[in-house]
Amino acid sequence: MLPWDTDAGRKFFLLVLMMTLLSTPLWLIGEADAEVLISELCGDPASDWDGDGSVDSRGDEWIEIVNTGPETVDLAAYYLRDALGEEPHLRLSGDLAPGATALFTGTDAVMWQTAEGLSTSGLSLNNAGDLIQLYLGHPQDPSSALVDLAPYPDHAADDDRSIARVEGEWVLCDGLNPYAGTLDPVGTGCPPTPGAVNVCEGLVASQEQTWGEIKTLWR
Ligand SMILES: [Ca+2]
Ligand SMILES: [Ca+2]
Ligand SMILES: [Ca+2]
Repeated sequence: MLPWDTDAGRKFFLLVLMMTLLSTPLWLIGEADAEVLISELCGDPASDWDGDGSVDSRGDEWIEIVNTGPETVDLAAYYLRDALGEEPHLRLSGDLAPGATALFTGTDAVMWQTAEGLSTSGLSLNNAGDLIQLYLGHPQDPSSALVDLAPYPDHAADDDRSIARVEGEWVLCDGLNPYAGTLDPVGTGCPPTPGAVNVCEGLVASQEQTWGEIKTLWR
């Protein structure tokens, strides 16, 4: 006799099924539930953003992460990589409180890569545009999940410009290096805010694009 041939067996089977569903890890549920997101990045630094005393195209790149959820999150479960290659460029670290941001520089990535025996390419933010990917779990682990994407075009990665998510939309923060062109995202005049919650007073709304349209630009 099989377990589900009796009432008791069926109840036990249903109980196990419910417990399995209730304990399904977040990374199997997917992107819609993501609460840790990429909030801003600077792909072509012209300032000493990492504070080591020199301006460096690798070490001074940065990516800002935000926790939009209600609970403190251990960032060690998250990895970043760009659109080229399979290996992650950085495993995040530290606890992130609700509403807080964390900043990771190219130097942080080089330190992690050195410790892991990986090539020390830093964050590898391409100045010609890129698609930065945030994973929950190691990207090469089949159980990992892509939880966020930050796409940016060429003109957004020019000396000390950043792209930042403001009210759900990616905007260009070109306060340090104004962009007068008409490509999306257009200039806002707002300065980058590395490590601080994104604000952009007098925001100039860029042409509306759906996520699907933006993603196809970088695939
Ligand atoms: Ca770069
Ligand atoms: Ca530096
Ligand atoms: Ca910021």
